[in-house]
Amino acid sequence: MSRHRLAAEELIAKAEAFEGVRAGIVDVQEVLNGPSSQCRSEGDWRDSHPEKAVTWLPNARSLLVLAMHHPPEQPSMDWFYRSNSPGNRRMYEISERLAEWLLQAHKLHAMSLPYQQEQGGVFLKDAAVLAGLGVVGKNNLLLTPQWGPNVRLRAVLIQEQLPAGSPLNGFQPCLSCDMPCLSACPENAFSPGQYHRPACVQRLENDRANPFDGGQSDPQGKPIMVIDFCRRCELACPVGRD
Ligand code: B12
Repeated sequence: MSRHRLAAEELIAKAEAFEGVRAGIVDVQEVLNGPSSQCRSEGDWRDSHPEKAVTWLPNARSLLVLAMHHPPEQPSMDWFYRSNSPGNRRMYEISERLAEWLLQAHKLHAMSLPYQQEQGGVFLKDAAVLAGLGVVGKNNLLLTPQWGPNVRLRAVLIQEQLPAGSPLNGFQPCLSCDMPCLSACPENAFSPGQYHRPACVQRLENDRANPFDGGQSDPQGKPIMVIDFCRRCELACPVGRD
């Protein structure tokens, strides 16, 4: 087995050893050329706010894509406090540990990428689809065979070219579904027949403006106010629930 194939297999196994994590590898260039990047008409984050973006490893070739299960019965994994959620903090820790391991075990340089494009992140659903972790459903979310849309995503940039996965074949859960996700949206964001971003943004801005007491206190004893962003199109989806 080649050195890079071994590294890829071990890396995926190492990532999936964390509870509730699935992982795959994809070519960076494929993601940068993917449908979401094509949707952007005026340049991308690199020319819009270069000063805010992290500096990528030079000539980086691959991405490790992580999907972490966010079970509906643990909603607090998604509650935002100080611009971050517990689930996202956990994924950051995991991705940092995997990057360190890759250097120690295989002498391959890697870096955990930020979540937002404007800070140097990538479009994570495209990356996950291309890595073979799932497909994009009618609710415009990544649907995985294991956990449906109840996952959150993150990517680790890797300097070397590692053997990549490929999109899933034959997993088309929306075809046989009556799509309760489409009518679950309180803003009717799917009524035009496809996802209408401005309607969704309106709901999430409303959620942001209405934080609530998440049951925890800060060091001064004041209640920590959290934001619970709408995920009704996600929670209505039956995929991965059996
Ligand atoms: C900006 C953003 C938002 C914005 C705008 C979303 C949007 N779709 O435009 C707002 C605030 C509205 C939002 C809402 C939500 N978001 Co959001 N969001 C993002 C972010 C940061 C970038 C997404 C983006 O701008 N995409 C670009 C636009 C142009 O594309 P798009 O509408 O997503 O559609 C593209 C894909 O569907 C793709 N696609 C479709 N079919 C196919 C097929 C193939 C083969 C491929 C390769 C690609 C592909 O191409 C489309 C463009 O043509 C990502 C994280 C990241 N770094 O990627 C999270 C992310 C997409 N959001 C996420 C979530 C969970 C949500 C919400 C449920 C809110 C919440 N509670 O967190 C809602 C769901 C809305 C929905 N149904 O799409 C998760 C999705 C997890 C999953 N299972 O898919 C992500 C990945 C963040 C995370 N923490 O993991 N989000």
